[in-house]
Amino acid sequence: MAVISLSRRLRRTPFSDGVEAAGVKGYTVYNHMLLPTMFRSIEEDYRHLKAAVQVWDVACERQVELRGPDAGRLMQMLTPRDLRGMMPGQCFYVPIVDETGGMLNDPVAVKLAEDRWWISIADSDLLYWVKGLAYGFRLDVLVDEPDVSPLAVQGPKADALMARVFGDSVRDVRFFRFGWFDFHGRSLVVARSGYSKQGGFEIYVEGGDIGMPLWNALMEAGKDLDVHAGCPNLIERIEGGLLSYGNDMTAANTPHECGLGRFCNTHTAIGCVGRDALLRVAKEGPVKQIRAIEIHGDAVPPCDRAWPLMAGDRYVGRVTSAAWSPDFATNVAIGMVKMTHWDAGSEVDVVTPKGVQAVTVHETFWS
Ligand code: THG
Repeated sequence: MAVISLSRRLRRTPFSDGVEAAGVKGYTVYNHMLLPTMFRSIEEDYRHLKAAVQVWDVACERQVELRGPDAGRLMQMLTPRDLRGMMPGQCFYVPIVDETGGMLNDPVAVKLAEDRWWISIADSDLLYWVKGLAYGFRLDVLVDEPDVSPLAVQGPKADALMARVFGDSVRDVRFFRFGWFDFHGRSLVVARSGYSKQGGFEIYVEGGDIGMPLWNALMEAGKDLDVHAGCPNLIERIEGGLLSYGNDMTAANTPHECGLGRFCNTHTAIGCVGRDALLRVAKEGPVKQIRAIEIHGDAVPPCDRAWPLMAGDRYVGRVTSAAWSPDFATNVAIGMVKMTHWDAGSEVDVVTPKGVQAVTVHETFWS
């Protein structure tokens, strides 16, 4: 097995020392930064995530910061989700689209103040698109990547652990809201959010210097809670239907194809650069869409390329993420299915590198 050679282009994070000390076994690259994929094994990590609490180095969820009088206007140019009702202290999951309605990213937008936002990005170089819009439209806004690194605390015991480090009031933070909490004399954004369905928080660590002190404080405080280093878990996120940009969708897809129509208010999202294009496609409706996909039979290999979905000799879609689920005793998967075969219960075949396996298309995900 080859290794990924490390260099300055492949950025470490403020928590990398802790991740290595915890025995990380696998990495991927995300926003040009290291993202752990496995500690003990994907299955062991999965069971532990559902039973205890994990601390995740998700510093690779980089922030695009918008600061200035036109920050709100620029934010609305980026997304078809109507942001007018959004208050400081809220987080919104927002599709970001280009002028054709193609998905450029699916970040969490964090509204710090009327004139200050963080866009917590998935794996694409969104900064350049945002800077280009700000410059091209002569907006009065500063756009850059601040020294902010999210650290996620996920799992059923996340509240207990967080209360020990940040105080009991952290329990009062509601889903997709955030508050400001002190650590080592610094005020940090702590949101109830995260890339799992097990519940938990994300700490937006401002200033890399307090990364390891915070990592160590969480590990120390959670010993009797069986806290362990973890990472976004492939099996758990597929069960939960959490999409992965670059895997499950690309700029070739509209939000509607991605099942993100519920996060679009295209009629009222005035200023969104993709608005006209999306109004057109939304009227017709998509002709293919993301679905939960069950792959019957043996455990599938890692999905490192799209696997065709076939109805006889007809191509009807593709699988883009897949894993064996111990809890559901089947392969769980995410894919894009043409409308002729996207109804719940539809039976087709998937062609994996190991052969052909039977598939059932589902309307909803597993959790
Ligand atoms: N947290 C933060 N930044 C991120 C991610 C994150 N950036 C990268 C990546 N993850 C962006 N993608 C997602 C995908 C799904 C969700 C968040 C970010 C998510 N979805 C929930 C769901 O679909 O059930 C809730 C959506 C909602 O109801 O608003 O959480 O995880 N900071």
